[in-house]
Amino acid sequence: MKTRRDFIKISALAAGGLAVLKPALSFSSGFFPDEEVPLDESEAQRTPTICEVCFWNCAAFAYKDRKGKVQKIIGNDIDLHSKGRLCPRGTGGPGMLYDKDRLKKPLLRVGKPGNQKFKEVSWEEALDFVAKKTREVGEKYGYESIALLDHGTTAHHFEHLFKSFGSDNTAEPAIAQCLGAREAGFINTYGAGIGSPEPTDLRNAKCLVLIGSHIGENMHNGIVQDMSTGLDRGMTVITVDPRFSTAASKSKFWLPIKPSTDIALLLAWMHVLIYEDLYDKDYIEQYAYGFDELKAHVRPFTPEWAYTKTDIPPQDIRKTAYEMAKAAPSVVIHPGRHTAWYGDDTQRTRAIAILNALLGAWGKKGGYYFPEKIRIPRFPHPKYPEPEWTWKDITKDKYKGAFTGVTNILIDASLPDTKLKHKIKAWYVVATNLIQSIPDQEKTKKALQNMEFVVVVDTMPTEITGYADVVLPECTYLERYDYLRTTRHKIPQVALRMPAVEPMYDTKPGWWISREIGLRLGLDKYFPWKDIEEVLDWQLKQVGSSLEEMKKVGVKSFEREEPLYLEDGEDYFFNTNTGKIELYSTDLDAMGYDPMPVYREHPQPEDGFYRLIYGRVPMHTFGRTINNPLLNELRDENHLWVNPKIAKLLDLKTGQEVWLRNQDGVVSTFPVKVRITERIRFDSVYLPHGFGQKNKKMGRAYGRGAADSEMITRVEIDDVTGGTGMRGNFVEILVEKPQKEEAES
Ligand SMILES: Nc1nc2c(c(=O)[nH]1)N[C@H]1C(S)=C(S)[C@@H](COP(=O)(O)OP(=O)(O)OC[C@H]3O[C@@H](n4cnc5c(=O)[nH]c(N)nc54)[C@H](O)[C@@H]3O)O[C@H]1N2
Ligand SMILES: Nc1nc2c(c(=O)[nH]1)N[C@H]1C(S)=C(S)[C@@H](COP(=O)(O)OP(=O)(O)OC[C@H]3O[C@@H](n4cnc5c(=O)[nH]c(N)nc54)[C@H](O)[C@@H]3O)O[C@H]1N2
Ligand code: SF4
Ligand SMILES: [Mo]
Repeated sequence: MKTRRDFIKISALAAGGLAVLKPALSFSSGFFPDEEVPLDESEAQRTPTICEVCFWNCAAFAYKDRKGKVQKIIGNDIDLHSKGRLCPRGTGGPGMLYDKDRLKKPLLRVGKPGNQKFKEVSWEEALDFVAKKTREVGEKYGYESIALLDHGTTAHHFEHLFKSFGSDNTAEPAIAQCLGAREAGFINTYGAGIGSPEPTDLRNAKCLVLIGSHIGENMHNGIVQDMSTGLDRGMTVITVDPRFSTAASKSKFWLPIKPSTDIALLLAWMHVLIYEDLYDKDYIEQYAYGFDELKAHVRPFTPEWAYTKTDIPPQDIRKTAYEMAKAAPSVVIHPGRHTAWYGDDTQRTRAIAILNALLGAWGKKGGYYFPEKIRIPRFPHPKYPEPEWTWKDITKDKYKGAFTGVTNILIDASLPDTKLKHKIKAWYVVATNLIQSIPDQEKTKKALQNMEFVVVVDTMPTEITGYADVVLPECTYLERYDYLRTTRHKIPQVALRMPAVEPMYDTKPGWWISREIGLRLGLDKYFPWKDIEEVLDWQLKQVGSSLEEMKKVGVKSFEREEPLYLEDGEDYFFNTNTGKIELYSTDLDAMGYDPMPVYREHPQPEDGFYRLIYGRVPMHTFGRTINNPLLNELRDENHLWVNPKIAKLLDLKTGQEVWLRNQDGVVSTFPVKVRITERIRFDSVYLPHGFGQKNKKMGRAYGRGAADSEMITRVEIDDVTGGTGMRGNFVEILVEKPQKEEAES
């Protein structure tokens, strides 16, 4: 078991360090009435689980006390996602299980669509209703007209159901609103995406460059730990962020960039590396395509030019480029995770990918390693039917680089006045709170109201559940099995989630819910098993393990097949048109996009307005944990970061409540407290995401802090993938809540 000291080490990277740690370990507010019951740490009382408090999915063991209550969750020592240690949020997992505000029974809306009045019904009634509506819409408009908007582990069960009834119209905000652009950026450079966990070799890196990535507040566990180790080993960190993030506080260089100008900085770094002969010539000669074009392209982009765009002094641009070159190839220019920023996001991440290539970091120790995963066969079932149309038919004409369904485009296809050639008529919303995660809430609501029916599968009464015709309450991750987690990492691993306790209330696991709907639709042949244990055991036996073994060990490692890194001079084929790393992208060129990244100006805030930037707090995952009694105890509201110059101008005091009004006149429903700090540029304000929840049934979260999502009404669409850039919104700070008429004008 891990010691307290180990835990301090990772938590120290989180803002507040010890302040975060203490309650995270003790949670001593009497939340557990049975706290005096001793914990049974024997193997008999522990069950393997996979944390679902965020999407990093750390493998762990849940421990129960002698009364059978889950008291503690401890990371599985051999797991590569957690390395035996959970983050504060994961430690607070039991709070998700024992939150009394949970959804407890299936709910059916009574009365008109959108009136938010529900009655409790039996599972029979709820599932019959869902199956009947699915069949009605399917027969009338085609099953392709039913969209699945999803996230998290449960999504996989419903994706199978959807493919079984002939719809491939599935999309996640975790792609179009998150990592889609960076995947496209890297695919168009290396012929391979980044994936999750990111294969960045931070333990061995000598230099790490973070462009907006706020690791430490972004608590993706393995990365935080690897960064800690890298720092202990003397790794230099360069942080580019308009805000002095926790990562910036660990950095040798903090470059407080003018928001939206990152591509200018990236081009200037390329300029220095190329024109001062600091790039990896052998690597580029052997592996890259289009170097001469790139050299000509970046010629004008000197640090002096970039200074006029970014506010970063030329000498700092040069010094940081020299740091990277000195460390190369053991250097990581981090690809980022949430990359939907300004609408030129694929181009920005392409620029990051190219910079890594100039430094020879891809495939090198201390740079990017080659991850491997084990292929586990699917439980045999007949071939899925071929849909008549898919998301591609309404996406690829315009966003040619989209590689999966795009949430906002499926939403566009759901609007009454859509111009798209195919229409969506019904939604399944599984484990995603679309009201908070998709920009332009009014549009999402309009689409919701236009649907023939909406089913929501969730654990909590979040905002989206209020728009459902039927709400199906899933049990939490601690009460269920799911499909196996197969990890792409330095070593391939498989991990098991199994129930630590029986489902509480009248809740059911996602695999069961999706199967019951499938059976009611006559899709028995796609569910040729009795329960998920049979599926898991069969799958595990294909790779030489079994459910019985996995119940004991939780995580199993397998041998790698290929080397982790490239040897110097080794032949290597990249999966691009040219077989090389494409500094000049032949695919982007063929699709009519810029083949090399181009800097474009973005709108800047007018007088009296500040750019709204957002991010994470270490102790919460979006809105999904704000009501968690254990994590709410650590942080129950967000604060608006304001630069002292602006505070003086507006006569604001720390702790004062203010409202926000954006460029389109939208006023925040709830006030937020001001935090005056030098740690943010004067032209921006910072508001952590996930707060300002509007469903009153979430007792602890309701009305605490303000929601960035409400203020994000202007969207800059990434022209390659169609994802929504959300950082082009500007807000005024109001010391009083304006009257409604004024707010609506
Ligand atoms: N304004 C704004 N928008 C954003 C972001 C932002 O920072 N600001 N971030 C973007 C990013 S990076 C991402 S990845 C997306 C994420 O957006 P979402 O995918 O919507 O993620 P969450 O907000 O965590 O919502 C998850 C929902 O799943 C429910 N849930 C939790 N556990 C379970 C479970 O076990 N089963 C079921 N069935 N439901 C469960 C929660 O109650 C919640 O309603 O949002 C994007 N949108
Ligand atoms: N605790 C916690 N950790 C999480 C999550 C969570 O909910 N809670 N969510 C996870 C998920 S799904 C994701 S996608 C990641 C997201 O985390 P990351 O990918 O690390 O970060 P982003 O959300 O892209 O960016 C946030 C940072 O960008 C800075 N920023 C804003 N505008 C600009 C700009 O124009 N240029 C530059 N250079 N910087 C700018 C902000 O000040 C902030 O520090 O976090 C993950 N980790
Ligand atoms: S990073 Fe934290 S919240 Fe996310 S899966 Fe791991 S322990 Fe859970
Ligand atoms: Mo994300």
